[in-house]
Amino acid sequence: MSNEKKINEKETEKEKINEKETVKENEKLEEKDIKKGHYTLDFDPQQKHPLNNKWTMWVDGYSNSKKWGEDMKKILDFETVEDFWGMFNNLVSVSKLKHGTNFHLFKYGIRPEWEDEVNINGGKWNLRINRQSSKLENLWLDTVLSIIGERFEPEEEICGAVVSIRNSGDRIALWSKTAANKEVQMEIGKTWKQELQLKGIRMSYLTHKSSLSTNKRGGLQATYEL
Ligand code: MGP
Repeated sequence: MSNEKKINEKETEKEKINEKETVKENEKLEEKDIKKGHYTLDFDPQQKHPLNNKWTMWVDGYSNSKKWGEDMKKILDFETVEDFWGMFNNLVSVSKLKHGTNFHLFKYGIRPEWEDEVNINGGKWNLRINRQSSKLENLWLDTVLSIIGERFEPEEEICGAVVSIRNSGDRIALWSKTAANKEVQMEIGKTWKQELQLKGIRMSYLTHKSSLSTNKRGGLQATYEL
């Protein structure tokens, strides 16, 4: 073997040893990090993850106000995953809200009322829930995650969602924009049912115009059913 070849082989061996040592060094560092309680090596806690839309959480019905909407209050605007969880984890759990209270989660700029210009031609899918707190909490969280996570097609159809605590039976409603488009509303309703893993439960869709014309929810004819 020529001297040059021998030198090259030695160099390659040295490089391999160096690589192995670097790997060992890194493993030691990671072990040290884990011992120190650092489990997320490439994680920047300052960096927030933006949602595609900005959202607002509202509450009403908590006071004894007789006029609808009078006690409607903004809780928070948020537009990142971190700010959403920061808010959600600190909100009173829906199962502990008093009778008559509603939480409304709507896209920023849309007021949670039939008359808002984005809602006016829309309607809502309504889900009635038997009083069983864990179920209500999970269904509300799944609904919220499905809207901020944009699980619906087309996403622009979604305006917001409302959870209503009532002695007569709690409800969650999913508000959408174009009530006249049956195909789109049926797809949204089906997706919602899938997201909540609901089987064998009937839901009805009601237009806001019909609610407005009678100023009532109960007793109205459903526009669509699923
Ligand atoms: P609700 O709370 O949606 O129905 O609306 P519920 O739970 O059957 O009734 P409750 O009495 O048990 O609270 C109750 C009433 O609030 C309706 O009948 C309307 O008079 C009024 N209301 C509700 N919403 C969502 C609106 C709205 O968007 N605009 C206006 N103008 N009134 C509303």
